[in-house]
Amino acid sequence: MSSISVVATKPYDGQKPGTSGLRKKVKVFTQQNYTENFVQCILDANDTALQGSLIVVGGDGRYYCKEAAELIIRMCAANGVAKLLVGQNGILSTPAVSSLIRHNKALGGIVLTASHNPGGPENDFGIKFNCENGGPAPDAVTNNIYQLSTAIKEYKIANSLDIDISKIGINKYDINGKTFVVEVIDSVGNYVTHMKEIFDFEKLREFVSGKATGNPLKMRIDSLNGVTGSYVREIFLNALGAAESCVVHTTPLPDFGGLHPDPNLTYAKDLVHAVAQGDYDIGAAFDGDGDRNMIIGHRAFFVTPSDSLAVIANNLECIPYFRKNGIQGFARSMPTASAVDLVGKKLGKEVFEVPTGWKYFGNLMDAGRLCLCGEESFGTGSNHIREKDGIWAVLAWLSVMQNTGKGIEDILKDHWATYGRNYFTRYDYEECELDPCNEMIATMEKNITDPSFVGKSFTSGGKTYQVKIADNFSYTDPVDNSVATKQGLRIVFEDGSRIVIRLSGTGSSGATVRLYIDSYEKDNVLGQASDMLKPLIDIALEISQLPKFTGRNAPTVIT
Ligand code: VG1
Ligand code: CO
Repeated sequence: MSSISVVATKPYDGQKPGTSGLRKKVKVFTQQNYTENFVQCILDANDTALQGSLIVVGGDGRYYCKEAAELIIRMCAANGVAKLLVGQNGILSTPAVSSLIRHNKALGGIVLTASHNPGGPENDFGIKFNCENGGPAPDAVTNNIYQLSTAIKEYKIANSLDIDISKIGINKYDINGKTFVVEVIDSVGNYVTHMKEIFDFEKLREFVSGKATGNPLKMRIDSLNGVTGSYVREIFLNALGAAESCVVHTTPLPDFGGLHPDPNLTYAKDLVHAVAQGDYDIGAAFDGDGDRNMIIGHRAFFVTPSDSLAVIANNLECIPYFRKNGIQGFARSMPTASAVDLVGKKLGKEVFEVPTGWKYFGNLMDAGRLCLCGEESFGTGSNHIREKDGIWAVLAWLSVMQNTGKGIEDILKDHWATYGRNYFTRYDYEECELDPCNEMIATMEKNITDPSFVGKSFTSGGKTYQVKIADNFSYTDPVDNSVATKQGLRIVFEDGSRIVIRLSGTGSSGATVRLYIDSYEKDNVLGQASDMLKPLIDIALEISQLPKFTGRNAPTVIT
């Protein structure tokens, strides 16, 4: 029998979950009682529902993941949880956690990841709570967790519990006369089964392995040493018959082998470089926890996430899941270019624009109004779970390629010929000083929300844009009427072009400024995004005075 200790503690400042959970340096999480405090607040936020509940626990395998998983097991035991499903060695991708919560009707899941942020003792760790629908906790829940963290006095823990999460199996403990179960599960099995229910694996296997044609698909999948490595091997090598040479960096490492596990043109440059040589038809990469994806075509033809969403929306019929369950509405985050809106319009579907962060899609999915959504930050997913899903997105793209018989570039060009093109770029200015950035946003908000701003014209590079709408985006959830304010400054021009600027909510220190630019062209669809958007970028830098406030003349990352 294990006993429960009640340990006195004091609040830490700043345990406020951001866009997707609490993310801090490992050194912050490993301070005395820091992780304990936050976990206790997550458990307390569930109130009486916690007693006798089932919770899923797992993370992306980054540094401190296993220790945190073991700590959570001890604390759940002491707080009245009846059963935990824990990934072997504490490893589960974020989409896999979401899938497990839903399939097992769990109360929720605790996800251990800082997602696309670098890992290792000097870098980031994170903890996120997902609710019973499998999605990231909505604002009301995270605000409650934060409030609890400001007043916490004690936490409960069963210190003497003998835990080994390296072996798959069921472990039972007696906690004050009650049974507490820890089931250690294979990290990949359930997720792979789920993907096989969604996609036509037989067709995909023929296509990928080249069994019928003798022509295997030339594919390069890069897991960037993140959690997807084990999932990729099982799905692409074992289930779809791809050759070993089609996958790289598939060993999940605590520090991602020094790679920055963010699948974009800057941090996945190895992949981009390899595919640019012309030997592959598709390249893909994922982030640390497996919810993001980047897709590139032959010679590294780049698919913007906004376009990726629109193309998948336009081809849903080739995926058995959608043939079976039907096609409901589509959605995108506000900064995401509106390519999917045009597909929604043509198909007669509802299209929603929500704030940044996957948590805003959940209610719409639960209400049966949304089946496909995405974010410009390399997030794509459907209502099969309540998280974005990187591997799902690649399987969706393979299905589109298989079904159309076309390469990625041709698929995009056909799409633009039908719908026109939304040129899009995002500039990230990482690790800026926080105070001047806050001041920049405050100043800009004041300027653009002055009534005289609407109607103003700005000229650059021979193009003139007239302001139609300027605000700090706010969103009312159509399902529960909850309101999210101050979600990003937005200037919409008469021709539909937009400038959006906001501060990141996933960094662990300082500030990251994100500047998003998009512009629609009906006919001129084959230009270079950087050329097409240059005038608007200059206007954005002028209005925001970004170089003055941040001291930066160039972004850290351009997407
Ligand atoms: C970023 C992205 C956002 C995404 C979030 C979590 O947030 O912009 O679209 O949902 O990361 O993704 P922010 O606040 O830094 O802009 V993940 O894969 O890091 O959980
Ligand atoms: Co992620």
